[in-house]
Amino acid sequence: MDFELNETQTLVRDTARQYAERVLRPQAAAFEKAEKIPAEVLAEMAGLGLMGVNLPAARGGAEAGPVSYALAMMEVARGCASTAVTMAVTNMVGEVIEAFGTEAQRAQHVTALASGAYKAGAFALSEPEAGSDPGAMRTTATFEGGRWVLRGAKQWITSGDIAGVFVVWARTGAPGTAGLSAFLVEGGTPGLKVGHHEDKMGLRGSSTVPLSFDECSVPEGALLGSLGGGFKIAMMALDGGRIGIGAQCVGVATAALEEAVAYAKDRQQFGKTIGEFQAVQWMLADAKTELEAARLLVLRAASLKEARRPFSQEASVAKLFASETAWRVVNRAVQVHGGYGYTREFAAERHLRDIRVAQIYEGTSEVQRIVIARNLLRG
Ligand code: COS
Repeated sequence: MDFELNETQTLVRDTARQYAERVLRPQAAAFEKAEKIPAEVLAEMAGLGLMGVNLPAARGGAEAGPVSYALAMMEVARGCASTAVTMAVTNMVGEVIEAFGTEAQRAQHVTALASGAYKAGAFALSEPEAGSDPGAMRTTATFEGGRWVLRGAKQWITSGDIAGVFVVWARTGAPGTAGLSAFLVEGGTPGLKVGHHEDKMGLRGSSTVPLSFDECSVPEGALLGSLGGGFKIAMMALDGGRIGIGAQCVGVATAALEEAVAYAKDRQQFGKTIGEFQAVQWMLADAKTELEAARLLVLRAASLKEARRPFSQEASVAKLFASETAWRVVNRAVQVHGGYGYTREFAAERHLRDIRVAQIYEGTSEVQRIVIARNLLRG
């Protein structure tokens, strides 16, 4: 067991850390207020290799592997959770196209995602009536006159208003998970309509929109992977995506803990700093302990993926633990800040709002428990 980072991993982590400290952390509150991440920030991140950390160098990616990706995600999230989720979904879309796409699909879309020619990628799986249960989706794709025609609606689509390419799941066959296929739909395709931004609790710098597909016609070559193979593509993509969200949780909780420590050293009550009170010390100590456990679980899942070994169970364990840990850590950080923690003067309340969704998106905590329990019982 080796806990040391190699040269590439150190370089990627440090690059992400420097960018996050210099650009993201000072502006995270402004991104939230503007409800937008500036296009130049996304372009700069692509320039640093952060939009394709695990994509081949030949396609403009950093080719630095899943562990580097997790480390970079922790750093970016430590700076700005909204930017981190945009990065997470874009990397996930790039990886799924690289894994399942044809040479033509990869050449067109993976390169554009990694290079920043596309601002972002979008992952269109969820629907108003199909969140935890994608097998219930109603969007259809039918083959008509040599093209695929998509009809239906999607919900909660991160970056759906800025994405250059969408991976869209639709029913091409029988009911259930076996009847689903995945398609690549370019942003701006006629019939792809983007709805209004959701008015969310947190991650307000990142856009979340509903989509509708109104006779949206795409070429035959837009099918990603095999006909009827869409559900497995989604599950495999989400396995990797869950490592990214676990890493996002570690990053946000790290920022919250750092800020709580700084506040505890500064804030005076009863004639001494509040950090001198055991009650505060124990909150900080518990937060640090749980956070380190979450960090190791995320990196373990990433290193299994890097070794091309099965990691579905470990990704769910990491995502479940990291998201629930981050919530507790950030909640303690708010408590340490006292009344100020409940105001926008400090970042703690934004972290709390930002991280709540991590127990919901890319599979709720309940879904992670289903995956973990099924693996245990099958094994
Ligand atoms: N990798 C590869 N294949 C997988 C897989 C994985 N991680 N998970 C499931 N599969 C395969 C199964 O092996 C099965 O294949 P066969 O039909 O050949 O046996 C098929 O997919 C169906 O699997 P299963 O029966 O387990 O599907 P369920 O409908 O019971 O769903 C859960 C299982 C709940 C785990 C799944 O629907 C899920 O992850 N839901 C959450 C979706 C989600 O995260 N949504 C958020 C979207 S992004 S914000």
